Amino acid sequence: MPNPHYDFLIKLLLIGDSGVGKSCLLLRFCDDAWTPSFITTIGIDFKIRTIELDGKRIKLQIWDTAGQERFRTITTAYYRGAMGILLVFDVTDEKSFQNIRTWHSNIEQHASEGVSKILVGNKSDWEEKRVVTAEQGEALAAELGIPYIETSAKSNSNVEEAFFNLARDVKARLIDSAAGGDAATGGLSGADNGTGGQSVNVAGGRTGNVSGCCS
Ligand SMILES: Nc1nc2c(ncn2[C@@H]2O[C@H](COP(=O)(O)OP(=O)(O)OP(=O)(O)O)[C@@H](O)[C@H]2O)c(=O)[nH]1
Ligand SMILES: [Mg+2]
Repeated sequence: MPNPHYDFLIKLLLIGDSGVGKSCLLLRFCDDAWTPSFITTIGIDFKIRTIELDGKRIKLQIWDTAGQERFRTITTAYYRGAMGILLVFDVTDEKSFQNIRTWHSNIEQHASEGVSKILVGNKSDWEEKRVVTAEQGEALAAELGIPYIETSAKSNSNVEEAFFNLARDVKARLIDSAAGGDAATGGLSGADNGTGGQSVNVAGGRTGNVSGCCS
């Protein structure tokens, strides 16, 4: 039975070093909220937001991974179900930029083939601390063959664009593959990680489960 509340279910994943602002981007996108305090993600978490694209209702289920190394086994298990991945670094943190190559090769190893990707340089509001230029971000993205966008969760710059652009890309791919005859439309979804599409926080993280935050 088609779900009356949405036409597509799209699963997105946020990855990148600890502290780059993944959870803040998600908080901004789903709740239009901001917090300056850093509460590191424990394991994995998710939020939901339903958007409209070209007259279709798209339910975005967005998984927020912990950047810390000690959670790597848990977080890597969520790559496979992702239909789109935001690779996030912090423009004020050179190391987080260098590590993008490692994050990208993790995607190659663990995610589904053909998954949509976008490179996100976050904290663009913090110009006086910037160490990675927009040109460097663009160059790396070009090398990886993916789009680049600079965001600020703090000042709410380009956050909508980052998620919408990625969702648009996934949706186009789903429609293409449905036209090719191998995908069911209406409630399309990737592997469901055994969550049944409901809230989990496998490692008992800070927000305690999730979050039909803004459906
Ligand atoms: N100036 C500025 N600070 C930001 C921005 N986004 C996040 N921060 C700050 O960066 C710190 C880390 O943000 P989080 O979103 O918790 O980082 P994370 O990537 O989720 O980190 P892990 O959960 O450990 O992987 C917090 O103190 C945020 O307030 C931004 O756009 N601009
Ligand atoms: Mg986090």
